[in-house]
Amino acid sequence: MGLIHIRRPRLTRRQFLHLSGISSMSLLLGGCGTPVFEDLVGTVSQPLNQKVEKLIFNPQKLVPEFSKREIQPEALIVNSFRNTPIIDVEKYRLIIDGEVNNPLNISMAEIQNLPLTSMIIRHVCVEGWAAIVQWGGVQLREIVALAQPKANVQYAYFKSADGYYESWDIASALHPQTLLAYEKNGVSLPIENGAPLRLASPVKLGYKQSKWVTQITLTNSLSIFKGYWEDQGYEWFAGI
Ligand SMILES: Nc1nc2c(c(=O)[nH]1)N[C@H]1C(S)=C(S)[C@@H](COP(=O)(O)O)O[C@H]1N2
Ligand SMILES: [Mo]
Repeated sequence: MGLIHIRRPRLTRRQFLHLSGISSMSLLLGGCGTPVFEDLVGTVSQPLNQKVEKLIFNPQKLVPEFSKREIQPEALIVNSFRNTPIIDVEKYRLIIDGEVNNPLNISMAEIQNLPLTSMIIRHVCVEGWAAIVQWGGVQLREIVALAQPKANVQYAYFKSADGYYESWDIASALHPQTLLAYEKNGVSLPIENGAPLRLASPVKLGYKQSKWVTQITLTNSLSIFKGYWEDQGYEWFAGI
């Protein structure tokens, strides 16, 4: 059983709540903050609301991980409902909006300045295959915390560059092993697997793990459009 590997220092709850200005923001970025990023994220001026704050800092039960030698490099089958979209990484932005005090619009360089987490988990597709994969990326909870979610947030919506869409319950989205991944099996994420940024999590089935994510909207209600496969009859929660 493995644990999440943290290669850069992570904030404690106390440190996070004490952040109050630009100099503190660079602490949040592990000392790599650029003025541009500080302008984008602003400052953490308001404490997070109770409920979401609890989810962000709650250790939550970790799903046991696999060891390096158990990785199955050939087993992850590319499964895309349409063609692979063409994305210019230099122009790429990830948008975080909705019920947040501090909407974000950030580049891959900025995302890669955040702490890198690596995990080896099993990806399970309902079509009858599975693969043990190592993913590297940023915890989704880390980015959500920067956006300062409001008290009523219950769902996260994910939009993808190929027209795919998904919605998750907020607790699963803020699970410590839910990542926005940009590495697969130790190398840059291949385009067909969702580069520059995809979801990866051991708590949800394969179809919840959106590739080519461009926008994350935090909401307090579930739309009638729940997800590309869900809207054709697949289960919404899709936990593992
Ligand atoms: N944007 C987008 N994300 C997606 C899909 C897709 O078609 N488009 N397919 C889903 C399904 S059903 C699975 S099993 C996994 C497959 O990931 P992979 O292609 O990297 O193996 O991606 C999921 N995420
Ligand atoms: Mo799937």
